Amino acid sequence: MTSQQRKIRKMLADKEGILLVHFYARPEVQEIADVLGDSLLLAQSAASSDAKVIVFAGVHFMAQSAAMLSPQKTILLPRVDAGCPLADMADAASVKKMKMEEPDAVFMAYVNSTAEVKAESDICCTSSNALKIIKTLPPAKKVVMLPDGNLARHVASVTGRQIIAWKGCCPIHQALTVEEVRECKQKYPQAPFAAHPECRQEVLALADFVGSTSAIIRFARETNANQIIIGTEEGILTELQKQNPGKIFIPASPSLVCIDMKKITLDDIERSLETMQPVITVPRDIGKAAKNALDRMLTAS
Ligand code: CIZ
Repeated sequence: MTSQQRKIRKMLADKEGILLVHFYARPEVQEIADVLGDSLLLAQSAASSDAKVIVFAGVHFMAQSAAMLSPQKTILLPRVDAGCPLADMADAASVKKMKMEEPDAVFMAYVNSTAEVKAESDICCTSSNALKIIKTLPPAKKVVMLPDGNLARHVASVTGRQIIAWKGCCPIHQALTVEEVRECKQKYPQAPFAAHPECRQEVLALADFVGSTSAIIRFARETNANQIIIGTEEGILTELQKQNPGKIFIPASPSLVCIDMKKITLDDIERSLETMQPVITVPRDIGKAAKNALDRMLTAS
């Protein structure tokens, strides 16, 4: 540990705080996490922890979820501008409009959405539990999945459910092309390709495994292959390499880098713990409705 990492750990201990870090965050931040995980694990950890302060090294929607699940705790997001372009592709007014057009449908919001959009939705899901959550919904019901159209199409193709896919996407996963994957496969013919369901359908069609970050990490641990092509944000490589020092992980494209997920640095965390800012809160009325959708997901997970 560097002296700055030690200092941050001491500040966290003094303030009875914990640091929740997403797999896509910077390696030096991942190294000092209390919990390193995907948004589902981080949401569950925020809800169950008895810490007074939660420092979130992820993006805004994740800190918002923590604030709704733990209203009595102080939730710090060291860079308030760490956003999610995918989450911004759905707004409450458009969801309200769609609800009028599809009055009988169940609205299932990916956690990568704003609190306002969650508040308009019936239930949330993450990429790690979407297939499980959809099975809890009445089979005859049409489902509107938002805001990620690729995840919606993937869930529809695996389950055979009638799903209306919102027209949103993660620009990072969307940018991965069939040509890039084919090139990697040609270069590493023995390597299976593990892809995130936020990738385009034609890219997923080339995958040997499709799953969330935590599922890709499990797949990498369990497969006998010692070279694996990774089709998700490159931050995951830190944990993959740590858990599998003998295996080689090949990013499917050099462009799989999310600048928002990389915004929070050790300096930002230190400053945030010094100033106890920026605090993330959610207006009470929105928070209550959004928390219902999150709670339904957590109960079903
Ligand atoms: O749900 C998450 O944490 C995200 C953004 C990706 C994943 O697959 O874990």
